[in-house]
Amino acid sequence: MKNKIISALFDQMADIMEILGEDRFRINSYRKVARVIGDIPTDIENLLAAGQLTKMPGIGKSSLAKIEEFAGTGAIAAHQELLARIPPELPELLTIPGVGPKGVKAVYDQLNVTSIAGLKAAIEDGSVAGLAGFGDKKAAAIARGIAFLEKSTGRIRIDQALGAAELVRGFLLDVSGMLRIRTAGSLRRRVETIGDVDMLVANQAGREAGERIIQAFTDAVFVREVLASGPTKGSAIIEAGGIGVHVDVRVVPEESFGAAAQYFTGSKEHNVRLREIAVKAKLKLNEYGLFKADKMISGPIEEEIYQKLGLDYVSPLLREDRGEVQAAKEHSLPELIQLGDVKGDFHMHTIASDGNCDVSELVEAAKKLGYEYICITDHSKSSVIANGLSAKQLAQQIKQIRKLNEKAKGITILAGSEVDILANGKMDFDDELLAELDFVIASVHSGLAGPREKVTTRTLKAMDSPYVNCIGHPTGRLIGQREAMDLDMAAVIKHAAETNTALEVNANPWRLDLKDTHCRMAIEAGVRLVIGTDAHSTDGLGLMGLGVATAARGWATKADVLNTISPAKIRRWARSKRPK
Ligand code: DGT
Ligand code: CA
Ligand code: CA
Ligand code: ZN
Repeated sequence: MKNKIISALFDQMADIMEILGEDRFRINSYRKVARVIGDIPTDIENLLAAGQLTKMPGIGKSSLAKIEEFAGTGAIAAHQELLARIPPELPELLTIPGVGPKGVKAVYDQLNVTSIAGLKAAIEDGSVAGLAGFGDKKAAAIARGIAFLEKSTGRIRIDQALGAAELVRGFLLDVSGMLRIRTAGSLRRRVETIGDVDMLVANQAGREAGERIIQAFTDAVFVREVLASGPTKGSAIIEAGGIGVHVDVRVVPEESFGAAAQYFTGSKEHNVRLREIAVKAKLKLNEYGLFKADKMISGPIEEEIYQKLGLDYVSPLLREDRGEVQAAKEHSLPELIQLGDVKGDFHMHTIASDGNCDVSELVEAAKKLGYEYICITDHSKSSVIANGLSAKQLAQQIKQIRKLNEKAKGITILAGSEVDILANGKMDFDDELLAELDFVIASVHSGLAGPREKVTTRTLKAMDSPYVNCIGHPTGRLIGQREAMDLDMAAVIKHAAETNTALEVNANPWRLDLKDTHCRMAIEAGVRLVIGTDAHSTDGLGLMGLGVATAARGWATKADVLNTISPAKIRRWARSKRPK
């Protein structure tokens, strides 16, 4: 699908026009096209072919012509012309977190800044702070944004990696000679960010078939740049979802598929532990198999490798050398939570705040997922940007949910809220209203850059409310875009245990917050986890698996996660914190 790429091009055209100070009306219309295209779930080229694109809101004749042009030539001339009118490095300024087209326009027009290096210099000599509407605070925020960008490692989010893997998988499945294919590396382990995507292909025949598969991969239309290509391995940068993604494809003989899966899933540190055990047992372990002298004693099946080493099977989610090999030896690995254990979703937004569908649409989608309940959690009044609900609107929504719930068959709709934690740690709604809700998530949405003491105290105070059942996305990080709050996580977890407050594992791939290691700390302290997708659309509900994987990477079992119990038990659990 070219939707994301075309959407990004329209956005960039709007950005450049904004920097050049062009007509506001045209800029807004380009933004609208970008948004509309970005939200279309079906392939834009199919809509184009079916003549249905003009029926979409905001897509007029000239946008249509540009989209057709891109579909035909892979470029848009108007976009190229706009790029030619600004210094080549100027668009990079827009990748700095917290810097938008308005900011770029200001530093470009008034300070003649044309690159990130130039902007850094202008911050250091004080000229950015001196600009009208900037000041020291904003200049410091931009400096932090640049530092963040410079630290970022080129790792991609897990949803981006999954998209790329799916693209390659679908393609390779069609290449003949292929028996099995699987992802390995950090993606199979569901690490929160991915350096490169590793794919393994099993083939029966020898060298020739392997070469044919690698050749087909490196010749594929989605390949942007081939980094290496040999008889059993191909590395390439592929175009996936509007970004370049590094993908390694390896072809291994069928009889070694299990050993290769084990080896290339890693982590490196986990593999080191395994090889130590092999050496002690006078065995040799590598990507081809487990060997005793020269005889292969295991190879095709991954589980068998662990078994022959005297270990219980270790889920890829645990292979980080965090004690899992010892536990496998002692038969004390946790029975990890699985997606199938999840009975419902705690965190979602409707059109009443900043979501794009209503309660009944979410109910229908949740039924398809086989859920027993969902909890509706729109934003509260202080979240102005997210169109938070007033107290009156929430009271109305609760009534509406109660009514829908009476009619709903086979599913319970819980009335909840994602209530802002105010700067002083108080809740954005009063207790009387909160008492009407089945479940309350409290989240920090502003002042995230504050000092450790302040952000920690604020979060601890929120947990003191008898109506707060869960802290939403506790650190507030956005992967690749915004640092986590400087929370004292040990203190937060301790207080969560003391107050019987759950901590959220937000399943959105931008967040994954709590992260795996924090999940483990929470579980060890006896804190319950709540997995929420934070869906803003019915599609968003599908992110649950990423939250489950993150909790499991923190060694979570069914008993550690509230999503695995019935809605009646959830209500009881939530009430147990309230005044009798
Ligand atoms: P990434 O790509 O940075 O997100 O992380 P990984 O874990 O996917 O790392 P990658 O792609 O370099 O390698 C995939 C797996 O292959 C890795 O987890 C373990 C295995 N592997 C790669 N190179 C070595 C090595 O030099 N020694 C050992 N023991 N294993 C390796
Ligand atoms: Ca990798
Ligand atoms: Ca790799
Ligand atoms: Zn939130």
